[in-house]
Amino acid sequence: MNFKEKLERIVPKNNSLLCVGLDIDKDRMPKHLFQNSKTPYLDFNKEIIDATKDIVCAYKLNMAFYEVLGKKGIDILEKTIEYIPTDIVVIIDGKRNDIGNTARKYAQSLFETFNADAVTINPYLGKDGIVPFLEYKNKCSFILCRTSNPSAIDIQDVKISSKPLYELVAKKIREWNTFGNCGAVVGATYPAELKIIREILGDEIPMLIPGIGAQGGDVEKTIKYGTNKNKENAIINSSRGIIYADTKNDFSKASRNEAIILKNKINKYR
Ligand code: NUP
Repeated sequence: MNFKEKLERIVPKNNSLLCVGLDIDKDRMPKHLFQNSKTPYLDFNKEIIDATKDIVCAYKLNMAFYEVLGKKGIDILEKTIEYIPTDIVVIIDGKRNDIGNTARKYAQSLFETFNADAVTINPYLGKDGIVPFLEYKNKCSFILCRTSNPSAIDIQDVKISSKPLYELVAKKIREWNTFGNCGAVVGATYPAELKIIREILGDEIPMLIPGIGAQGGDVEKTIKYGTNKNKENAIINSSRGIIYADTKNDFSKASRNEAIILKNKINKYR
């Protein structure tokens, strides 16, 4: 099933735009897992997935939290992706890109080796670094447009012919969307920019919106400005706010509760 079909089925099935970010971090994870299990990270992810798979439309795995563990981390990444039910969207967040020849290997690695439905990529190298990803027509490539971090302004707000760079990137994303497989990453922490970008992108291009939860993004404005005319086509990510809701034995119960609260809050504004 291609990315679009998957998203169009899972959103109504689970009545959810919520994406849970599986950003595994020993310092935040329940201590008992490291005392009692030989595979604490995988056990953690499996428990979180079991506890939330009827509440989410997607899971997002940020490569940094896996790569830092070396070859063990790559194994955890692969096994976690295998464990995610096939009808839920898998996003690998690596913000990759390079010259075309190298970008081709990044695309192959994320889409074929690791079997992602969607990835995050950066637009800094221009079209020939993007095309190898877009050749995977049944997948989705979310291109960084306006990120959620405070220093996003340093480069993304610089004016080019009187318009901020992120507007130019949004226009490029629309232009590059000839196969209908581009998306945009826009932070929930900047609602005014989110509104402008949705207007440029139109209704068909999906947005991946991180910044809810730990980063303090506003849910109401995110839904109002980030979704399309049907109040869809936006994937709202929270990582730490869900998976580290509690560190006790029944941590996954706390994660489930947080996920339900956020899903319902998102739906209230749809
Ligand atoms: O603009 C972005 N902001 C952001 O936080 C683009 C991202 N890909 N992310 C990622 O989303 C970030 O690296 C992390 O994996 C997740 C947000 O996590 P949290 O703040 O909900 O814990």
